[in-house]
Amino acid sequence: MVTKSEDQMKALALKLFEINAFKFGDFKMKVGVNSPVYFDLRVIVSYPDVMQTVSDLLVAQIKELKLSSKHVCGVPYTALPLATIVSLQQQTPMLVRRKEAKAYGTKKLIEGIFQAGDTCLIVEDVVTSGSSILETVRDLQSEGIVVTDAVVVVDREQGGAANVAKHGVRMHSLFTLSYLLNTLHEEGRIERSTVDAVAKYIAATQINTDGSFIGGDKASIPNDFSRTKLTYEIRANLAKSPLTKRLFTLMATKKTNLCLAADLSKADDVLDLANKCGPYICMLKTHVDIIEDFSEAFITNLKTVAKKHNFLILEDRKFADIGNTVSQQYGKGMYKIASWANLVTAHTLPGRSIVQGLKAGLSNDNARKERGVFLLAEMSAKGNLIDEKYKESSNKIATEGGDADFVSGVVCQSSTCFGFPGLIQLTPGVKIDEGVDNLGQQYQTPEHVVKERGADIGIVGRGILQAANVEKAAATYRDRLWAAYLERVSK
Ligand code: 5BU
Repeated sequence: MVTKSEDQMKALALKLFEINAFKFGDFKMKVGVNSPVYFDLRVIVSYPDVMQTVSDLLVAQIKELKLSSKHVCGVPYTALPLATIVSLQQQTPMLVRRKEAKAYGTKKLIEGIFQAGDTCLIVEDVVTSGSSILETVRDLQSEGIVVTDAVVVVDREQGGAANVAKHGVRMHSLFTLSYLLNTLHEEGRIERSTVDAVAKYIAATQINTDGSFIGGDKASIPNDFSRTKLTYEIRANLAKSPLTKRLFTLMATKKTNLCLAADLSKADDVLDLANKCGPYICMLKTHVDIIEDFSEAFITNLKTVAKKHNFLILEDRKFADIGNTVSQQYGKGMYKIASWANLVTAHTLPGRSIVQGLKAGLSNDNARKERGVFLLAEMSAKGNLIDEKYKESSNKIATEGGDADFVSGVVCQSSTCFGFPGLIQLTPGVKIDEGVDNLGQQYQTPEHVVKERGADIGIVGRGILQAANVEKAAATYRDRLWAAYLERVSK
């Protein structure tokens, strides 16, 4: 029999964080406010070892508490596989609750063999208000089934236990949110400020089962975790990709959020520009295919300048093909981009396979730790075809699923593109003189993109390239972008 040891609980808490079953940021919730913590236990089906541990611990909990029941029933949908495993391990027959009654045939809401008066234990993944548990309880009760207990994986401590208790159901959780926060903090995965921000939010958002807040209105809820309010130092700790952590730290220590678009066609001109502007930038952005005299020596020299002035190289390749082609375009050909560009850009048009294709272009896991991609969710070009739905789907690719360790951020024009503070918003179309160029490029000022549009890094090309003194211009853009950032986080 598996017992719940402290070590096992701790290891599972860390593992759940690692696989993105929960994360910290600024997330829109069903109840209409933004939460600083988000759980998505749907991902655990992709990790059989985690499924096994979670269900072992649920069974151990059931045994410890001596919860005997005739049936077990999962709250649809995330908890269904967990309930199945509990049923198998305990040899307790399962009941399945339909979310909608079938329009034909039996019209049953509860599938399985039972009799009125039978007892049933509920299995649930994450509890906020407890309303999902109560919906399942209601349907079971309408068939005469008796429910007195529910086992759950995570209690967000927002009033769920009290709400279900009002309906005669005791809730037993493997983890409380406080336990998860404290464990991650003890193990050095999150900062004290993260623990405090979440605790403050939870205290202010105790929820009734109807979704209303107990003794408070939504407007008064603290939102210390909004991405644009957090410093780059704090966000470095929230980032999932090692390279993103490095970039956030570089920005914070070098005090620059300027990316220079080195759109010049001669290799020596790019190197000269990089040497002059290197001290002021966190990243140099290249379009390697516009360089007329490209050579391996150019790359060697560029890498030396990048090291000397401590900036990263972003090749703005805007990959957009199927995974197999992208993996070759990234790693092969005359440019061998993967061998020198710390970061690249890619369209999300092909879906998730674009990220997988890029990953496949790298030789091994170690290489992946030093590489990353910025996904395009919006463009600065006038009349571009990107709409809200495309933006939303791009955000999903960037923040959900198993590729978050390779995504460094999103190229976009507004702070609504994504909420996760562990990603970087990269915004092109920055110029002190606002306006539109003769080919549809739209410009905003450094202050506007950072303070109003949520840019973490501003990309400047011609604003610097066409200045009489590029070094001076780079210093000015750096100063203005950085001051805007400081003002943004100080409010
Ligand atoms: P500019 O000279 O500051 O306009 O250069 C902007 C750079 O950013 C240029 O290299 C573009 O290819 C790049 N860019 C952009 O301008 N707009 C976009 O939406 C994206 C990239 Br994505």
